[in-house]
Amino acid sequence: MAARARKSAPKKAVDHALLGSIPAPEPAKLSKDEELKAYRDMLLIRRFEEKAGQLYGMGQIGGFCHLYIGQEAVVTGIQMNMNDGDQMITAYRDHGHMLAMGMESRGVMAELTGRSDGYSRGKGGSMHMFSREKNFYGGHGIVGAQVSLGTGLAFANKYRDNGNVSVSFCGDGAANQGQVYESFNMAALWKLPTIYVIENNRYAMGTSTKRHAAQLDFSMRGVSFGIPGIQVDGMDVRAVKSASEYALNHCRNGDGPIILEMMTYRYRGHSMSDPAKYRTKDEVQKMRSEQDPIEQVKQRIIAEKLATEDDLKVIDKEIREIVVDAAEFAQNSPEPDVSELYTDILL
Ligand SMILES: Cc1ncc(C[n+]2csc(CCOP(=O)(O)OP(=O)(O)O)c2C)c(N)n1
Ligand SMILES: [Mg+2]
Repeated sequence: MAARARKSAPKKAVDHALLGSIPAPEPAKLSKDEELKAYRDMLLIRRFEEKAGQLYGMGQIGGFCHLYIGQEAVVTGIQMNMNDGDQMITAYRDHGHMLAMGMESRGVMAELTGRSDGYSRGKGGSMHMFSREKNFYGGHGIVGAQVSLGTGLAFANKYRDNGNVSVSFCGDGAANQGQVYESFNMAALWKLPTIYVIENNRYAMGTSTKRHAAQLDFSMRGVSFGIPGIQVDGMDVRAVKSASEYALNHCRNGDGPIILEMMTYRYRGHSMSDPAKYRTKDEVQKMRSEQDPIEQVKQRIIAEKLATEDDLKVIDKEIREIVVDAAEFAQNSPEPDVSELYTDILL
């Protein structure tokens, strides 16, 4: 009976626009101050992470360490629109998110090196840092888990009626996890104020999206829940800014969750040990030379005469000093005392 009913059902073309995917808004026109801030913020992330990579090579950082280099425009463009009470949560590729949320580079580097002045007193490492003061809720090593936690933050915001939005980041690989869809369902059902940012950097460890995803348009992943999605050029901080402004307004207007798929790319390996056999050097080089997010801003600043090469060199020098200072601070910070071995951990 049911089979007959299905057979006779009229075939309808799927209207993606009605179901959820909406066109990306025009890239934002950034003011001089915004362009310079974007340049500075992205450069801080990049230089900080280059230093972290060096320290790892020197054996100063142990355990896991996942670099965000190449993806800087995503978190920078989103943070530009966030209000003070809005929260951020992400996975293990998290140093850029922490710096964007205003966490101290000294405290982040000290945590990376396992020192007592680190944000988790040296016991969390690269993947597990938090700052309630800065509304950064981690740093999570379980792929996809942070999406459910971010949905919980949104539930609390709605319950408290405080007008805040939670922004949960996850990767393209994480977007295949079951709990992500449980979260989508609840967020849509309860119209929770939350943005799901899927950072599509084209690989989950060594597996390309083509090999792990049945549906490559991640902005459509909320369709069956009625969650709209936007596919965004995540290498262009202006495009990220305008899309996230739209998304934040959507949430603050009480329209429930929204997905932003950020088309981005990581230049470095998945983590510090990555054989890099799954892509060619040319592919990486092409992205770096044609779409680098920092270079794009730099070119605009120069072309529009918002600042000179020399002005930018002054910023570069300041950033280098911040990073050198963070590394020195971290290396001079003591290791956690042995008496701390069993404190603040789950046994
Ligand atoms: C539940 C779970 N399964 C598997 C892993 C191992 N793992 C760590 S990172 C990763 C790939 C995730 O890729 P993606 O979500 O695209 O994020 P990216 O590393 O590209 O930022 C996997 C499978 C894990 N940490 N947690
Ligand atoms: Mg990925």
